[in-house]
Amino acid sequence: MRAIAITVAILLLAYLLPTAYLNYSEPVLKWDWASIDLDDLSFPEGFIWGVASAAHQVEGGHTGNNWAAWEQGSYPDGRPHILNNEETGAACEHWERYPEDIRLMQELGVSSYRFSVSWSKIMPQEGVIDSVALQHYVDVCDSLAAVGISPMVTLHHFEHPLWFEEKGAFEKVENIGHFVHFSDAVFNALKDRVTFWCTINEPAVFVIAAYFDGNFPPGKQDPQLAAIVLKNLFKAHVAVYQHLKSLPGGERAQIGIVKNMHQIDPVNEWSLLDRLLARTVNNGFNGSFITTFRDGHYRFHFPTLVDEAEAIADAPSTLDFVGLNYYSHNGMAFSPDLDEALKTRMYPGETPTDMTYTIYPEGLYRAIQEISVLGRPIIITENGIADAKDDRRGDFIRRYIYAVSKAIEDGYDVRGFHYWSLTDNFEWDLGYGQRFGLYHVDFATQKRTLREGSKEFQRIVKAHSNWPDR
Ligand code: IFM
Repeated sequence: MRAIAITVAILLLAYLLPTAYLNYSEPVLKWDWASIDLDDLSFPEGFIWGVASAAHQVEGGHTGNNWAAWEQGSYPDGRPHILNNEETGAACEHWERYPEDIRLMQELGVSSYRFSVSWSKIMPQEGVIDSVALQHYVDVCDSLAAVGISPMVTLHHFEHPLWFEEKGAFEKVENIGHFVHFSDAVFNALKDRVTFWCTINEPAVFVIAAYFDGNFPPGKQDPQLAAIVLKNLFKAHVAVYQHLKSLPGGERAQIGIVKNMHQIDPVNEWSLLDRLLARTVNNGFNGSFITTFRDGHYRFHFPTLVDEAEAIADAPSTLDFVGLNYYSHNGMAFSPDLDEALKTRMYPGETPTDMTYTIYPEGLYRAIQEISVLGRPIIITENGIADAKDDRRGDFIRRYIYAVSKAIEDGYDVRGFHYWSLTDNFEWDLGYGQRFGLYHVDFATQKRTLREGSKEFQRIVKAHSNWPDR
């Protein structure tokens, strides 16, 4: 009897001691918001305030890309893939209405506009440049410059031409040259107007959605292929960086990649198995990025599912800055059933957004800490909330911006913040239902209206814009 009691006690201690240690050393960060003064903000001189968008989500008129085909059912499974069978169609008509949208940016007081250029419009066929499409982006940059707003250009934001998709896109390392060729054309057209360049937006989000969950085109569910595509996207970033830097004007360009640091946390902090699972998934989603760009070593590993590793030795020398997108975290709970275990869960006890995650400003502070190990200036390239009722946006903005200010105060090198997004737009597989815009868009009339909650952003930007020459 005594022996059993001792064994049980030892087993309990063996479980509780490491758990208690981890809870102490790696707690899921939570702040006491009641004791925080949200107006206690300070930003350095020249801090960049901006808004962000992406071509396929706002421009309208996309016909020849992976997404148009995915929406219209032209992939081999022959069915449309967007919630409620929506299609982007005219989107926000940003292609034609960009002058009006630039006026909205002026109304907000921002100094930077991050947008992506549409590869499928600029290169509708392999090797063919549409000079009218390219000129469109020159005109956008000139219109921005005329009112003192700097463009920040993303070269790949989930969208590419169908001809590239049909060649296997980034599944094949030999296709990277096509992306370099496209980037070369855009750089030569815009280099005198654009300082900040983002090569690829959220590689891990794209890969998980397109090759693991199957919600983005090409809708495959192949973890090993997902890990290969992620590796090729990192290699594509390196190739584009090195090529653009070698061109006239390359030395002036600031080139980075954009990482969405979405943390995975244990649903139950007292469960070692939840912690282990969360850590393993985190290592794949976030850790693979960090080790590639810090150590030059890519590894994506998940027991029984995937193991892909390769040196990408040049990666650490190819970041002038790092773009950080941050929205939230999710929880994970261990289950012997792998499908069940890999379900992402809303983190318990927090206010939900309209997406499948909660409001978690502390996570932005953590993400800044996590990405700062790369030793590069950080620019927040996206942060925002889907909130159709607009009953959480104002508070969201104040808390997340407080987290940025606190990180800067604590010594982290954050140079800018871009709100996602200027207007409501097409949220990929979820269609038009998710309302991220500072401006509400009535898609029947294209009327834009500033939301009440967005006025917090406008107020903060106006109070904390301290450009020496503006
Ligand atoms: O809309 C997306 C964007 O395209 C990439 N980052 C996250 C946003 C909101 O989900």
